[in-house]
Amino acid sequence: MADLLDIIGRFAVEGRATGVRPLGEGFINDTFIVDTDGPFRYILQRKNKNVFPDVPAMMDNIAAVTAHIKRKVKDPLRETLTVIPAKDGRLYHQDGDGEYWAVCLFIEDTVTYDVAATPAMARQGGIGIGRFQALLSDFDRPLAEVIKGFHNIRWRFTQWDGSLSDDLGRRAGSVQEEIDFVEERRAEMLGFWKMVEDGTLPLRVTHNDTKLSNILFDSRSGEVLCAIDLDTVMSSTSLNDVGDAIRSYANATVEDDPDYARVALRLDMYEAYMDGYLSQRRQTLAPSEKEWLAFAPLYITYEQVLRFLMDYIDGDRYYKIRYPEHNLVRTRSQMALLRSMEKQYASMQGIVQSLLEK
Ligand code: GN1
Ligand code: MG
Repeated sequence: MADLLDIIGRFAVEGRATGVRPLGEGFINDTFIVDTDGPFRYILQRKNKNVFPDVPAMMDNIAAVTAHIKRKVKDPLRETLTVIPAKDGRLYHQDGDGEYWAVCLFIEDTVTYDVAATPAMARQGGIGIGRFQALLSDFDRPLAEVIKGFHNIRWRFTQWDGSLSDDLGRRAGSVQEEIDFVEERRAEMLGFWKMVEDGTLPLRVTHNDTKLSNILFDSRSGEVLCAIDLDTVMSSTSLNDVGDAIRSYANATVEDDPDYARVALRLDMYEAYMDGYLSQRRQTLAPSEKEWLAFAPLYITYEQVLRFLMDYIDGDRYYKIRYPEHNLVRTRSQMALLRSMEKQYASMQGIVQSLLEK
């Protein structure tokens, strides 16, 4: 790996960097925290160029969106990310190996979680993403499509069909049951996406990776501070942000729990999240968005099943794995979650209905 102190030295940080340590367990990028002798600490990330084919465009998106948010909030250094440019003025540094690096401020006195401990926490998460969408509702610059067809299931099926026929990891034969699970729901999920394609569901600025661990909480007040990991900010349906969040907040366990019996959609968490989200968005959602809000978690959980399984079939090329069957375990765990959602779908719809009437 490149010399991290040399890399951080390329950026316009205050003071001198005194140490760099790994932080967190992202599936995609490599993340480090940087200590300095100046007033701030920083986050240094090596952006995964296999996942993000155009890092400069991605950084432009992030800079534009955070600048927009900063103009509206009380505490611009805490209520969104602050991108620190390189000394040459670019928003990234490309090292001798062609790897892309980016830096942002570390926001002190904050905490992240992997599993929602209480409905109050889920409610705060809903407020966080609702506010994020609301702050960006008047953002009117085009955003780059950072990952082609990211939550577009029609495009995912194109990739899926290719993966099944290439079978690069020679594993398709061993996961027929899981493949059937995906195929049985293909038409239903395409039907949802069709409403995005034909404009029934409007395009908005969305975060696209809203799992709980991508939300910062203020460690003193316990309240939500802001959404982080803005790599996938793009234009999409706002429903996907809700769906992806529910996939993590309302799961009784972590997304890759190998004990599938522990996996379940918790309606109390679901209701609390939706209550928080709708407190920010009730007035501004279109009728079609309200109508399909309850379906969004099923759509995104389904997409996640497909993506994990596809990566398993491909031979683990996209997600980092901690053990050989990790992508298969993730697939099965998310299948259990989707089944639990399907069983409780009527209740999910009822909860949205009564929250909308509040
Ligand atoms: C990835 O970047 P990270 O680790 O927060 C992925 C998401 C998946 C998630 C599953 C760019 O999120 O789409 O939902 O893993 N991000 C990308 O945990 O593919
Ligand atoms: Mg990410």
